[in-house]
Amino acid sequence: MNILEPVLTQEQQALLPTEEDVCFYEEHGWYISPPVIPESAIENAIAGSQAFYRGERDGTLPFDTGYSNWKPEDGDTVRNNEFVSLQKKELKQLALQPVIGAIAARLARTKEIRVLDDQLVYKPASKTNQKVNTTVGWHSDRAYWATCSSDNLLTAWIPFHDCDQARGPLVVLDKSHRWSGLQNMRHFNNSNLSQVTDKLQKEGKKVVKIPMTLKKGQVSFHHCWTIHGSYPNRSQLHRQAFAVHLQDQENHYRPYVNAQGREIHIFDEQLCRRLPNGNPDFSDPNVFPVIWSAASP
Ligand SMILES: O=C(O)CCC(=O)C(=O)O
Repeated sequence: MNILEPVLTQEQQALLPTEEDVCFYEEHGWYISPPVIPESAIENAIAGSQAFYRGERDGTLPFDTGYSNWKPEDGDTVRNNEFVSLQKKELKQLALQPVIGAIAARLARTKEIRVLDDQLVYKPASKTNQKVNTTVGWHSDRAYWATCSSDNLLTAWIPFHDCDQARGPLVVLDKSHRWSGLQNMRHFNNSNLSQVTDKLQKEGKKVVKIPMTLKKGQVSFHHCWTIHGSYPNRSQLHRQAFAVHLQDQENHYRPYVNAQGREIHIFDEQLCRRLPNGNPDFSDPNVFPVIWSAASP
């Protein structure tokens, strides 16, 4: 039995993925949970995000640049803010919901889940007189985390409201986590979705798009190599979601040099403490808190 499993209510425990669900995740690279996040936790996060956009902070980062950090002067476009759980307590409370860690631990078949990063993503409502493209381009999260050792990282995507196809849901490419050659799949800011999928198809890949059309309280999980983006918001309402990027127990820093011989670093390395050997400590609890820990996965 998981030593921390009592942290979950009996109802939440009953909603954890079954062995069949875990096999589905392993085959397809994504999983959609039933509604597991309490309404109050989402409402609290919404209030926290509004305060965040007004400039209120409970914690500050030592750097202002080097990560996605939308500011009001950037205008009414897609707002992408990283590491918000280190800056606003309500978003930290959402990121640390034990049920997220418990689901992720089962999917990744690991005994511990830690935060790696997070992204608060806001898409303004569609306006007829304004042509703002709110598409998020295809990318694999792992392609942005070269100095992580693990290929078992995953992301929990939590919309703050019901999210149908018109409201700009996350969309994943089914089974893409098993494709090779994704090291440079970093097109978050390329809104031309068909440009990338046409190329993938020419390479012989079977492109099957699965929109994560969720009800409030549901969470989708995707494997770190799964290619995903999100459709533009075509609705009259804004779209908001929190992506919590998660580490399995085994993940640690590894040095990485790219094909051009350039040493690669990720922003996380600048935030955390160092190990005795000088390497960044990807289990620093102040930056990468444990969400879930169990005696057995
Ligand atoms: O919310 C979005 O549109 C993008 C989120 C994302 O890229 C992710 O969950 O990894």
